[in-house]
Amino acid sequence: MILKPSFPYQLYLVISEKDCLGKNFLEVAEKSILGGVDIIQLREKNTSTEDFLRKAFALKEITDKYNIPLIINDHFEVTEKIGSAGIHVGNNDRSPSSLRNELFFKDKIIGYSIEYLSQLENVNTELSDYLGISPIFSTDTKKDTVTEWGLEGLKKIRSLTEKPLVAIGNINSSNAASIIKAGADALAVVSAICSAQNPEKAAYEIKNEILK
Ligand code: TZP
Ligand code: MG
Repeated sequence: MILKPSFPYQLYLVISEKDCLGKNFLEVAEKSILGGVDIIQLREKNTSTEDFLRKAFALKEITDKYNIPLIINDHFEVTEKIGSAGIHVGNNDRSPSSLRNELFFKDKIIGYSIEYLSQLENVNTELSDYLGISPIFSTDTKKDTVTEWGLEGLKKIRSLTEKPLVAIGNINSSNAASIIKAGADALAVVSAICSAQNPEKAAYEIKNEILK
């Protein structure tokens, strides 16, 4: 499913159990949807396939209930087993072009993180449904990043591609509007929602900035 040029989602929650700091991550996900999240990615690092699968099945019950897409970070076996809406891969993961060759992924959403401008010229970008601007600002949530794009980097990418752009990295209600203004189609958020005391309110406030 190549969703070019528009992307019908604006607030993208990237969630893991760990990032919810002891709160029930399924409750955080549900509250965030009520607050305005319209697409969710499950991003579980350093866990077994069994544990990832168990969490993915549980989360999919919630995303199905609200009819929003569930994207799985990296793990194509989990994506296939739960029949989720798509997968998000980075520069060092299985490539969008290899995934797109599989029947299962022909119609799935494939997201691809952009860390280098040169990636815009490769076939993986062409075969992706959206590009992750990773990271727009550096963040404690993910420390092994290459560089921070900043608003100028985002504007540059916006001028080079019509692909939907999803910014990620240290995004909150204070900087959301400026990132949209610089050319992002959607904002992806971990801590501003997952570690908030009230994830529904946190999502609502960011969505409100996006829609301004
Ligand atoms: N990829 C680039 S930055 C990031 C990921 C998964 C983490 C963003 O987390 P936060 O807490 O919204 O800064
Ligand atoms: Mg990855």
